[in-house]
Amino acid sequence: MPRSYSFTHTLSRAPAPSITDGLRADDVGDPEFETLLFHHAAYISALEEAGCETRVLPALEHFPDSVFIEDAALCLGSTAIALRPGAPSRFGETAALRPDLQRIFDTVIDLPGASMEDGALVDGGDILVTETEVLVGLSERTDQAGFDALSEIVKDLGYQARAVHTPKGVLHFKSDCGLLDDETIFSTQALAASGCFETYRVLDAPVGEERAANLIRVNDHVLISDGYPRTADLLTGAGYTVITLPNSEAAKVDGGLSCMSLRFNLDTP
Ligand code: CIR
Repeated sequence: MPRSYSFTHTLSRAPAPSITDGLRADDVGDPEFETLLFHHAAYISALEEAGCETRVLPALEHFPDSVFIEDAALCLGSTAIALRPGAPSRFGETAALRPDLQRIFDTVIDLPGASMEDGALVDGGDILVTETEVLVGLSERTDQAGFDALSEIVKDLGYQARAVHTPKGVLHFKSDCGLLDDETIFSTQALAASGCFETYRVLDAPVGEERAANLIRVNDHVLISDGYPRTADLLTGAGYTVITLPNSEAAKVDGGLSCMSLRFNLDTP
């Protein structure tokens, strides 16, 4: 099974009631906490159905966006890289997560300068790991210094990093794309038009269903948000085994499916 979507374990964090203070580009109302809890539980069950052993860390009330755990770390095999999320209100999430990473992973590497006031910035939501490379979208949250630092780290782990651009007005690179298999990316047409996926086969998100692009491949399953019937049909027709999940509440604070877990394979180095 390819290393880019073969996972034995996941790590998530329970949502906190303070999610109502979560960052968002447009205010469409606060997430409804009880409903978010229900959606989060369904998400964890789907990861289990896809064959992962799941772990959910306690909520962190001081960090409203900490349920979006993907932004604080990158996991490659049994190594975790502690990142530095680009939003000031989220800087402390890495330090809160680090002891848990240390308990789980053989090796934890810090992004150099992560503890410095003006250190390099990388949000995990800007990183797409494919079978051949680590794509890093430069964005409002991920800067060139962050890319340079991460690139050195992943090179030592046997991965090649490539800097790409996150379209303007899009929060994260992976808001607009997701890996489907070793050669296929599901992408919005706007992102694919930037040319960043020229060496891949691209399946276009149907027009009007761009927000479905943040999907995740986990072992033999593809997890997608509900409310995107043409995407579900397209993927099922292309032979993927799709699990559809409710995500309306996280979406109110710009959260997609990828951001609510770290996915990793502890059976690989
Ligand atoms: C934020 O703006 O940081 C959160 N409200 C949403 C983060 C979503 N993370 C992700 O897509 N990786």
